[in-house]
Amino acid sequence: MAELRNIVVLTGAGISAESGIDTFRDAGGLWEKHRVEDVATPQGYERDPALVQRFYDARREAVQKVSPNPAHEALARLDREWEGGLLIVTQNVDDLHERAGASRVVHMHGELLSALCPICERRHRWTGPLIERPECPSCEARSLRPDVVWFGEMPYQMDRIYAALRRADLFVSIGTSGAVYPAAGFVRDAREYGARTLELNLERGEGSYWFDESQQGRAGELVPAWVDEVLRS
Ligand code: BJW
Repeated sequence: MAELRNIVVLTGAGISAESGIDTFRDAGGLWEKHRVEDVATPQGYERDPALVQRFYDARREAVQKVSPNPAHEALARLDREWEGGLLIVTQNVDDLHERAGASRVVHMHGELLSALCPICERRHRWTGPLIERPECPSCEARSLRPDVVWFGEMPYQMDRIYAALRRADLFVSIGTSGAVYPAAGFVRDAREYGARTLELNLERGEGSYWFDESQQGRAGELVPAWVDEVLRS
């Protein structure tokens, strides 16, 4: 820990599980109830926009009823108190990192509380449903879609993420199965750039092999303990 200065944290659905948000690939997760091809691809949206809007409208409504858990709160504390470099890269579309108080956050797969207009390419904070095809506040087109990254689309802010990975002394992955690229490749990128790597996850997965250290347990317990250790160092 002595030379630790720049930290990149990658979070996935597992960090929000204890807040009551479904993960994707666990038993009972979202991909058991919905076909990925139908709800998380541009082709699925083209085929049946109403089905996709309903899927995201329900999740947008649900996310506003839950609260950050001790893992989000611990990362927000790290953000406040860590004087070195920090980037929290989240694959999650919920806003629980921000509601816990973190600000150095990048949403690489977009945000539920945002709507994207494919006509004028503007984004708008959005808390209500999109199923009724409301007008875009900028250009008035009735084409607003969820501002999320589907399979085959380019994740957001990749330049900023890779710049942080190049500078990182420590890369920490929390609550992600490592099944989706490019996020799943960050551990190897970080290692190549010289960072130490740590995984905090409920269980070991195929990707665990790539980490210098892997700890198993609930994010709500592991993350506060890890943040305490870093801030004491
Ligand atoms: C707990 C816990 C607790 C539970 N405590 N832990 C080969 C190489 C490179 C790319 C590809 C490739 N083959 C195919 C691709 C492309 C594709 C891809 O990765 N496909 C895979 C299926 C192989 N990727 C893309 O298309 C991406 N775009 C792209 O690659 O563009 C080109 C490009 C290339 C190179 C550089 C840059 C760009 C886009 C991917 C978009 C993913 N979108 C989704 C939906 C977003 C909106 C929404 O939320 O609906 O993102 S899919 C879904 O999976 C969502 C998630 O963010 C993402 C990751 O899931 P996550 O977070 O890991 O959740 P789970 O459920 O899988 O895991 C939860 C974990 O938590 C588990 O391990 C549990 O054990 C654990 N857990 N409770 C701690 N209490």
